[in-house]
Amino acid sequence: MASSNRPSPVLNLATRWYNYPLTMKKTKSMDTVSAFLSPYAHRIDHYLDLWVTEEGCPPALREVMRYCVLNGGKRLRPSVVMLSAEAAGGDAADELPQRCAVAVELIHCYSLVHDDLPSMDNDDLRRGRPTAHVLFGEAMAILAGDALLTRAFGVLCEAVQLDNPQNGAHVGRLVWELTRGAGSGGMVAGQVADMDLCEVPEGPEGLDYIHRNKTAALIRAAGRMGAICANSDEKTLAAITGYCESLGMAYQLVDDLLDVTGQITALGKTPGKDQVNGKRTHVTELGFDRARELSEDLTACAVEAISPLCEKGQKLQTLARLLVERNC
Ligand code: GRG
Repeated sequence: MASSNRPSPVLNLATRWYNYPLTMKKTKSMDTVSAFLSPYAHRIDHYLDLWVTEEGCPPALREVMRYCVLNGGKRLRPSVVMLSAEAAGGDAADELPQRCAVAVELIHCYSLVHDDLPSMDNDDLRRGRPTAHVLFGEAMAILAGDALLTRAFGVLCEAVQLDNPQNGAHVGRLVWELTRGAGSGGMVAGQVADMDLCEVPEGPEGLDYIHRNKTAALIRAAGRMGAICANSDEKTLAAITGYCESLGMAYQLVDDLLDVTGQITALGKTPGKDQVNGKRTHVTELGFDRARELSEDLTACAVEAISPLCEKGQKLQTLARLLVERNC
């Protein structure tokens, strides 16, 4: 066999691990969140499978990208895109919101791959499986993350080629929303602050800054992108934005609580990391009970923010209520 036709060792490893059994155990609250999100998650999984890589991607890289994406995430952020599109009067099944949903999830997946690296959170378990750098090496994990980040914008921009000319007009704004949520003024800013690589105010103000950027900014972008796809009016866009800002903060707060109380089998990642890494969280700053109360207050704010949408905002309200009760 010519050497170029030989299966690469990395590809062999990827194939071997591809069906790695999820170590995550389904719990009641996970079932409730997953059941609620499942119509959206199924659709997003289908399109992620179709669009995750582009022509010319080397097979070894393709396998790692697919390993990092097609692996049982809750698909919260893409579901927020679709639910927000519906809340704004659009059809979540249209191709433009689907592309936005995929783009947002690809960015989320890249951020998890990079966050798990030894130089960042140094974790070896994610979504119940070994992290990408553990299986494929650090260089490949970094590059797969880079490729997922870049691919997100490719998936979005390919909407310009669709038949509907209005998509072209929307794409520039959607790309802008995504860069604001994911980039140096959003998620990356939050990560830099979280890792103590820049100055951050002491106390709750600093913690709010970290969480607003690290976690809430991408969720905010997801909601706004869904609304923009549906040609939302300003009032609806403002309601969805306010909802997502509070939901994003509440989501992170519950994540902090679960880091203290969660079980590895339900979380699919290592609990107790915040303490090991000396991370500032709402639990360390406010204490467990006050942090729990705050997560409930923020959830109430999210529900209130979306109330002007009446009936149309109901699914988003249900989502907020389910997420604060989750245990994974
Ligand atoms: C590397 C630029 C860069 C950013 C990393 C996502 C992130 C920022 C760090 C991961 C650590 C963390 C606790 C982030 C807060 C956001 C969060 C709760 C992520 C986990 O998201 P889920 O619960 O996970 O939606 P699944 O696996 O269901 O998608």
